[in-house]
Amino acid sequence: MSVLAFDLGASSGRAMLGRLNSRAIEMKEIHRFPNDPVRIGDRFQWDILRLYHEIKQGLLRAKGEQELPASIGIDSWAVDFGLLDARGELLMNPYHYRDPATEGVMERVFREIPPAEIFSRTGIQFLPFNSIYQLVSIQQLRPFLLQEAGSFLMIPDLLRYFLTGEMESEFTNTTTTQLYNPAARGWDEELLRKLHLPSSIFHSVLQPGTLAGKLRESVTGELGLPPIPVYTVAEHDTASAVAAVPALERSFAYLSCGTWSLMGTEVERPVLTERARELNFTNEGGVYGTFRLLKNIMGLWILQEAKRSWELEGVLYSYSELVMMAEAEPAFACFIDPDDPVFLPAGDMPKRIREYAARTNQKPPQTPGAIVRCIMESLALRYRQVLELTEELSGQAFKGLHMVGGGIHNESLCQWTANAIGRPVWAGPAEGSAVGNMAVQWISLGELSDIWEARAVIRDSFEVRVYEPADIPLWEEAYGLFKQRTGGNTIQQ
Ligand code: LFR
Repeated sequence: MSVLAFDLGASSGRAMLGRLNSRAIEMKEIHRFPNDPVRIGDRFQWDILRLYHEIKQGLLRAKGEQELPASIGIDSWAVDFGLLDARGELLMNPYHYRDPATEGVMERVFREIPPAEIFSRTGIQFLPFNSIYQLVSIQQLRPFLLQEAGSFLMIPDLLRYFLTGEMESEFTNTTTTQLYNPAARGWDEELLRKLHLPSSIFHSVLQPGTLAGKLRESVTGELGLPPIPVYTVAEHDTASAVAAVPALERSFAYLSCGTWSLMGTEVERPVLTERARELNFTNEGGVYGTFRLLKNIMGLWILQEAKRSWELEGVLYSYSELVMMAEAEPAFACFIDPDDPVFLPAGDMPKRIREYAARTNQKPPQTPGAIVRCIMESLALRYRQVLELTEELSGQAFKGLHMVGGGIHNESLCQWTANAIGRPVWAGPAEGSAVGNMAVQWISLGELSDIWEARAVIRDSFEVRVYEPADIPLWEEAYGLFKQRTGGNTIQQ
């Protein structure tokens, strides 16, 4: 039985058709499109109508395939949302989580509500772009939007609403707002009240795998399709990626590697200790009653932006060229803390890396190869640091690390990660989010019995490449240097 997964990332989206043939998944990309955010003045927004247009293009392509999908699911990056009026019309283009307007908002909110209270209510890490701070920023800059708003819908909820006419929120993505209370199993009324946010705009929260509607008449008419059912999946892309981790053991560590690197483990209940808050770990909602104890690491974003800077200077490198140039450079010449806030906004990363090096008494890397080497080694060492913290917080010991997501195409990064952690890396599948999206649909359709059967099928269907650790003493020494040069234990943010 085939299902259709729309998986939207921060730089591109894809429509994947998956077929389950007696415990083997076959996947086909039927549509891929860029997701280019739009800068107007100093604001940074998503082109949501274009994304909806591309979703319709994906549906049209599915029509051309031999078998129509039995259902549809959408996942995307987290935290961003649209506000709609009482008639259900969009009031604004959703802002990009890297829009600068949230700068300083989190600190202002802390004057009203102490961070310890926000964390104990939500279990969510403090990132300046969480929906809670975006909403407070809108309240300050464009208060009429909240006065007019009838509904708050996150990106996949919004696109699902466009397709079905039904407005509902989905659990995994909702938790990333930092406005959801897992103990109360609902939006946190107290936080909303204290921040003077209208609780009436928030919709009921469905678990992943719920039938959320069918393609509405205007869509079936326009595209010439039957009313295909639309399910909530794990609509946060990271939640879908974690669902697709082909683990055999119940206790496992993962790294979802794309624009962001999300590292952590799956837990039965949120870890709300003071230590978890201090380390700025999060407890995002997962599939089938689980939570994702994890931490955001800035990830390949720094490399993507560096590549873009060189392009603006007129030099176009491919990722494989950049990685080859990095491999030719001497090892461990310079380290950055990838999670330093200077690397969060879009911009000239080579310059910021050189400034970081100068600030921390290191020789600034000059060539693209040296810069890429610095980024990749620093990421691998940061992964080790966060893996150790995940073990500390969860009280587990991991034999190795599962890596999923497009970042695993960077083989040196996988190898260096294995070296840094001194344990094997199991890399695959690269299309983790799309596979997890499909798995939840198949479970709802009764084709797979549960998430553990799904994980076993995923393991049998996709290549999982093993990277054994090498050069362990060298990396051990580098880890010491990394910690020293990046300011000891850089656990914030
Ligand atoms: C990854 C991701 C992260 C989230 C970030 C911003 O694509 O969804 O999990 O923190 O994007 O939404």
